[in-house]
Amino acid sequence: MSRILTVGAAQTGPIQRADSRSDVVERLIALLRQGADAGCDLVVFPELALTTFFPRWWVDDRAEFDHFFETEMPGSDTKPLFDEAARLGVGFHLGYAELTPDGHHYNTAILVERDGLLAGRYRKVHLPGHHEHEPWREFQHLERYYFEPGDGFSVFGAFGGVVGMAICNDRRWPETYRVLGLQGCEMALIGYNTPIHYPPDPSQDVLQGFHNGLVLQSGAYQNGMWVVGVAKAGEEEGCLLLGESSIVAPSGEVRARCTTDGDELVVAECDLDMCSNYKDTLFNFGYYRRPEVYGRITGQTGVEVPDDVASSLGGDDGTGGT
Ligand code: CDT
Repeated sequence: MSRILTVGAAQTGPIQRADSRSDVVERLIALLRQGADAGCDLVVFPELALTTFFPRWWVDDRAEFDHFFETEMPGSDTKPLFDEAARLGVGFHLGYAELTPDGHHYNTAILVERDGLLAGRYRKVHLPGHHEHEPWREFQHLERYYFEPGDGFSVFGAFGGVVGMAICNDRRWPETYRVLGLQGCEMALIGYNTPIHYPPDPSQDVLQGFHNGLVLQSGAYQNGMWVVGVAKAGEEEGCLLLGESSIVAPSGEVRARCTTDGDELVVAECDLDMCSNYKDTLFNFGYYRRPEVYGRITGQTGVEVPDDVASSLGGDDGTGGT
């Protein structure tokens, strides 16, 4: 049986603070319909796709921003998206801010099958930025203030394959793809909001597109999986966000990439069986991996320069941060 999935990367342009949820959902539905017209089985929306990227602002009382969070999914504003997707027979992936009934805040993504049923949910593990107000920045990146981290990477049997999810900053960490890859992941869905300007080190600003391609493509290749990276792009509340949403094959080749900073759908036919070209050969994990020498990957977080090496450096252990 063919396992070719037609996938749409549904990039959105900016969402301003004043934009209502229902206006945003209308935009998502328009992209979903374009996807249906293009024969998509699955349409992938960005991280925090329902609102502006609110962690760019500080508020003393976090609860003031609870209105950016969804308390149910679908809720009254998002139900039209679920209904239209089920009517069209198109599945989707959606990122949003989640507030659970017991008061936990997560940066979340869900996967919904073609019949409208929930196939999986993921809560962002690698929360970037900072947790205190840092007024020197042009804009804040307070994900560590507004969200709690999720507890792991899972895969889901959906769309005839093994599908995983990650969110934005997760894509920069090789551990993300490898933990998914070790569960047989054949397609990773990754929404993002990536400011072009990186206040702690502006020399990286011109490299944002390069780094995005680098991590999506290497994650795909090194784990023999499709990777679908989807941006919220353009100038949002004065902050320029990277576009370049991409669908990457297990070979590491880019099969489709957005060229605008607005609402834009690009589509690729993704053959899930292509994963085995890599999973069964060069990246045959069972045959080649050496977990007995990878202990540091799970045994420590920060850098530990061995004492003898540190002393040879004359007192500087080389571990200073920025
Ligand atoms: N949303 C998100 O995770 N953005 C980060 C910005 C990193 S700089 C704080 C990213 O990795 O693109």
